[in-house]
Amino acid sequence: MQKRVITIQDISCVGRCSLTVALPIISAAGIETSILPTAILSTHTGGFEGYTFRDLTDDIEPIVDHWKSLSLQAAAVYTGYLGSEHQQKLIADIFTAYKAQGSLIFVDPAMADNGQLYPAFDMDFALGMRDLCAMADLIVPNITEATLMLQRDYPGDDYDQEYIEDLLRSLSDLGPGQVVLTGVSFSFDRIGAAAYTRATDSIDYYFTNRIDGYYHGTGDIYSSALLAAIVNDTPIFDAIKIACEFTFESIKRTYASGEDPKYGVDFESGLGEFAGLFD
Ligand code: PXL
Repeated sequence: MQKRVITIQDISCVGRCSLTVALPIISAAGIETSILPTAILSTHTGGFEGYTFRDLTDDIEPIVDHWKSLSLQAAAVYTGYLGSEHQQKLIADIFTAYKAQGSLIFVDPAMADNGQLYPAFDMDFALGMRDLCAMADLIVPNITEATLMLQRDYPGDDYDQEYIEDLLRSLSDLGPGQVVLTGVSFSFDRIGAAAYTRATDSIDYYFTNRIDGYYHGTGDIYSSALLAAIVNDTPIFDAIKIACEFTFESIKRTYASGEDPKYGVDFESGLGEFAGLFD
């Protein structure tokens, strides 16, 4: 039977991120992708002025109640950027319901980067994200998000392998059996991900070359590709490799084109090849 993922994130109408990347990427991997939109924004909040924002919190419970009447099953529930602590609480209830039926709970605590929370968020929101991560099977923070949830200082570029491995194990101690930390770099020209699996106490790394600049939405592309691979039963090392390569190639195309990176990166040109991985 075809698998279904439910993904809970905002719709940023322009500026490829959240649902506008999760839906095509997970679908391309042959997985039915059902959505629970948490808000509609004219653009994402990173680098645009004057964006509109319509909160959809009041729609979450009625939508989920209707799904209950359908006994809607899901192989995984995947959350990304969320709007408020109230939404985090509603999502905790959704996690409880879907965990009971064996769905994989996948949390990208999308809320910060480069040592800073995104505009609109504060420490209470970060701790709410920590509570959602505690309920998850697999989480995908970057180093900023990891340190916020563990209430540690942000290390900047000043860390080593021992630091990363302690961060991974400390995050797993919160609850999730697998942790994929993104934006890990031990040398100037290479960047990638570290994956911890508690069941075997093992850590896998995968790196690509680093491309200069800040590219919006790449965390969402990474998480969506990773989830698609995991739901298709890909082992964790291969899954982080697929997600790193897909994200890297998307950034490379956008860098080469000279397009403004606040509109996100060209992942679309790689979707055909990505889909072929799951034939
Ligand atoms: O890519 C994460 C993201 C998703 N949605 C919205 C955002 C951001 C990051 O800034 O603003 C609305």
